[in-house]
Amino acid sequence: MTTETLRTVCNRDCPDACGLIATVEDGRLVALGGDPEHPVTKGFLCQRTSQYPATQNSPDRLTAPLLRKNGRLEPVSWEEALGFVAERLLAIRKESGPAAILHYRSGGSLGLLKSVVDYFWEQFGPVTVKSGDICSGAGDAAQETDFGDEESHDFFDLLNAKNILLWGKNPAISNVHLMPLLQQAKRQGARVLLVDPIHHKAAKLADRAILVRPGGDFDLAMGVAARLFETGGVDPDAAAFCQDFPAFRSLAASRSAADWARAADVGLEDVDAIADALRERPCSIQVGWGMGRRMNGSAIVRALDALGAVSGNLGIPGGGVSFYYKRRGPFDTSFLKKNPPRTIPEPLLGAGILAAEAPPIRAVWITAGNPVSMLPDSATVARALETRELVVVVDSFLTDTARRATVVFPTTTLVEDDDLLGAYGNHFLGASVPIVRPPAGVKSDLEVIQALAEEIDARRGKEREEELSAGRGEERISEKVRGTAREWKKRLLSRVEAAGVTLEMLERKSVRNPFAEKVLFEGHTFPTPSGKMNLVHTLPPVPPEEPGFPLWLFSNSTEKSQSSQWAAAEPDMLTATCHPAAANGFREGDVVRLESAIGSIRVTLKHDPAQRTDVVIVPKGGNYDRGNCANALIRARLTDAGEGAAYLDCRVRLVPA
Ligand SMILES: Nc1nc2c(c(=O)[nH]1)N[C@H]1C(S)=C(S)[C@@H](COP(=O)(O)OP(=O)(O)OC[C@H]3O[C@@H](n4cnc5c(=O)[nH]c(N)nc54)[C@H](O)[C@@H]3O)O[C@H]1N2
Ligand SMILES: Nc1nc2c(c(=O)[nH]1)N[C@H]1C(S)=C(S)[C@@H](COP(=O)(O)OP(=O)(O)OC[C@H]3O[C@@H](n4cnc5c(=O)[nH]c(N)nc54)[C@H](O)[C@@H]3O)O[C@H]1N2
Ligand code: SF4
Ligand SMILES: [Mo]
Repeated sequence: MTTETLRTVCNRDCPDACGLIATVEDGRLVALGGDPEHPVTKGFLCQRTSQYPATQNSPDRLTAPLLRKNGRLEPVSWEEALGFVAERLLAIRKESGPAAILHYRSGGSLGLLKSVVDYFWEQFGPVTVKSGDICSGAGDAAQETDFGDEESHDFFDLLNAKNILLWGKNPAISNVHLMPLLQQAKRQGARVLLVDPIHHKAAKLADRAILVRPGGDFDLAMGVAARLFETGGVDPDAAAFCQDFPAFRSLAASRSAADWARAADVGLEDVDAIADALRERPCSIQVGWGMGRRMNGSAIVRALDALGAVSGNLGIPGGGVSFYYKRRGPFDTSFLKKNPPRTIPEPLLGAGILAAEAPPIRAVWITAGNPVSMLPDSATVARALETRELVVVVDSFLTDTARRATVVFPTTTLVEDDDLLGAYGNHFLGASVPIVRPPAGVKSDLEVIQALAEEIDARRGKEREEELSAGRGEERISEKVRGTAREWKKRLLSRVEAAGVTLEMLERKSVRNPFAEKVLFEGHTFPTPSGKMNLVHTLPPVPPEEPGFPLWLFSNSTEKSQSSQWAAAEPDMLTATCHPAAANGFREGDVVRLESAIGSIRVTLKHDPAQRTDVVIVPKGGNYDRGNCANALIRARLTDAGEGAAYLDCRVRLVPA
């Protein structure tokens, strides 16, 4: 038996982009651990990736293409599947134009080479794509509006903070490598305040946990601003470097701090605690991604940007409003034209596909996504896919989405990946390399589109000759997407290599983004049109009341899954957690029905007296066909800006099963 220890980088949709150390026996993955030399990974991994060997070696893994015949998905050869798909795509493009094809890509892998798949669809089309972003759209729009850019202070700059506001963030589950840094900051004397409607694991390291009303953060932030104005806690320079300062001040002063606190359902002492933390600089505001997924989500993030600005916490070490690290920024994807003929907002994908006209959407190609489970209003997404002529899904498993496909192409996994990664929770860049060989019959996304391109060129041979002689011939599409993964990596790294960080270095260890600054907006100049920071100064929309549905549904990250990818065995039934007083008389362990205006699922009830009495929590991950999916209950609605999904403005009730 040969045992090898090999290194790669995690490609999951997670802020951390860990260095992974794999134990491989005779070509089989047996264990995954964290790279002790990676300054952020520090030798440990999250639960879901530690348990990944079971997924990797699962008998459910797809190893041959599937093609729907007489209503059933059956294994076929690559030749047959590619031939079928190429023929259908060419016919649809010819009859209806490329806008009749939708390419949907999500975050199953965050590898930068997935942009070559986008490039293929631009060159074959351009085809219809999504706009906005279900994950961070609202927050992205907020930070781009306010600061003209979206970046974060250096990860380790947190150690310079006297106070840390964890606002709508649960690092104990969704950003686990922030935990040791927070603990270190605390040991050095920093105070940590947590603002979250849910009492969760990270509360144990907070000096104060503020259980704000769901979506009440805007009110809370205005209460804090009112307090800062009243008590002289506002930076005297803020009026000069902030746009709309008078309007912001009027908005904050339009109610008393006590009134704002009541609206946010917190105590005035909570408002004061946050105001004190900001006043006693430096204070770092760490903004989570979940909170933006509301109809006022972008305004909430804007309110936090404003607090950072007026309290004088921008441009100083230990300060800043950190939401997102520019993971794609350093890579060169200038080959993409980003010129789609049409877009559909991602949160409205199901209804958007069904409603599209001139041309209708006839074909959908899905890369690294499970939209039936993970987009809001699963039933409509499912129906939209079920009613298309051609749905192609590239995945390693038969997901809710893949089950609705015409063709499924089997693809590589986390440990077979050959790609470039940038983290969105720190500034490290890394390269993944295959540490086990994919099963015969499996191709990477790059190889799938390259094989499809060859097939398309072969079928277009005659047509192309005619075009060429008419003087409008194009390069063969297979030539455009040609190149090994390593060659594409080199192309994407052109700027990074010019700054001294080579692919060879990244293959040995992750390296800090050479372009990232440690502190943002020093000197208070902002890349906005006016050069000033833009302060939010209007009240955000309020989600409509839903009489009869007393509870807010939280579908939060769980350590047991990465979105729809369960770590070990998927649960037979989801657990819903709520305060005993919110349980509508049901007992712990009861099987009950969780019902919204658009759907219902059966759940096992768990009591937790630490929670608010107007919330119920289920895991974010799902399996729609097994009745275990929060998105069966969640309406498809947009956030106030950035075309995010308002997943968390979902009202439900508990009724007998
Ligand atoms: N284990 C695990 N880790 C993950 C993921 C996973 O599925 N599993 N997913 C990854 C992905 S895709 C992403 S985008 C990130 C997600 O990271 P986050 O979105 O930050 O993670 P969540 O735990 O879903 O949400 C964070 C917190 O926001 C809180 N929140 C919700 N509404 C409000 C509100 O109105 N106000 C306030 N103050 N807080 C609110 C939630 O209660 C929750 O505790 O994590 C990544 N990490
Ligand atoms: N109710 C609710 N819904 C949510 C959220 C929530 O908080 N609540 N969070 C939202 C967020 S933040 C996000 S980011 C989305 C995530 O939504 P998705 O990105 O759709 O979810 P995943 O389950 O991570 O991944 C999708 C699929 O990618 C596949 N995959 C993995 N690696 C590869 C690869 O290299 N190539 C290909 N082709 N496929 C691969 C996996 O097997 C998986 O089936 O979910 C959103 N949905
Ligand atoms: S999912 Fe996140 S925390 Fe877990 S190993 Fe991957 S990068 Fe690290
Ligand atoms: Mo996400």
